[in-house]
Amino acid sequence: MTPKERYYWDLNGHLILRGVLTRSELEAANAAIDACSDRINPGEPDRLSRGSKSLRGLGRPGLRGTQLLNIEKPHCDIFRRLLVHPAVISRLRVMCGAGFRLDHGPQFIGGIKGTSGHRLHGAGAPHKPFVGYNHQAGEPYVGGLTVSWQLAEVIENQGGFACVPGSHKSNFDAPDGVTSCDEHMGTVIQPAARPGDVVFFMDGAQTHGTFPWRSDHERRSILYKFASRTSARTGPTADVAPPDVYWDEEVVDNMTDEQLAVMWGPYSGHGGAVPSLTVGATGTVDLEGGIDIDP
Ligand SMILES: O=C(O)CCC(=O)C(=O)O
Repeated sequence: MTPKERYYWDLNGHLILRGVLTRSELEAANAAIDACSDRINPGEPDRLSRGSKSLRGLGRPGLRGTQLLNIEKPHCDIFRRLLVHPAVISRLRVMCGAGFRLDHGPQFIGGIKGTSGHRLHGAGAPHKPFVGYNHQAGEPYVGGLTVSWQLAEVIENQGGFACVPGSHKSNFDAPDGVTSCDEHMGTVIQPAARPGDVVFFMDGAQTHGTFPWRSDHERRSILYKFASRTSARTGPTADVAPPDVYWDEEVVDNMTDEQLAVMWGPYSGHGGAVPSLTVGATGTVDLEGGIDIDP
């Protein structure tokens, strides 16, 4: 990562590298998406725009989970190669330190003319240190970040990844008009990108989302959701974190609910499934509903 890139990343919370994929890599990735077009979920209208007037539209086509890593050969090969592309590895080492790992994805995001946007999110509220941005002794650190490969042209303000540059350092919640983009005061940008470009963004710290797709051609983005070594967001963590899996079953056998609450493995994207503990007025340790936060 060059000092210029590091400056831009620290200042804005995202970074675009131009022309990273070769023509043959682009062809392979597009051919792979064509080959699994029958598995693409069409999405539900307005599920992601969540009440925004500016972002509403048709369902957003996509593929979630890890399917792209295990679709039939040779199509999975390109997505496995991109997992450890040198342009990505050299940046991730600086962005979140050595030892980063894939947390979930790679996810395909598609779009046709009229596809809805995604309400802006990931604004660091409530405070989520595990995916937040920090820097100390001249080194930046972010717990969660997305690497998004563009397989099709993205025209500025015609749909695709949108963000509030600098919002990963904001001291205040993003107002509703900003997250809906209905009244964003010029704070939101939606940058252009060419096929083969790669966008890095701090998906748990920078306020970001998606503008509705307005171009005649299809959107095609592949998003790898990385985490630093010690963040555990979603993906297989959901299956591994329960106390009886994370520890030996005998270790947790017959524990009280309060004892079990501290035996869960690391897992932030549990959507309220993992209880937390509190001390009540009479000094008893009580269960509290799990904190329901986005990963
Ligand atoms: O590329 C995009 O449309 C943004 C996706 C997004 O908001 C996310 O992955 O959290």
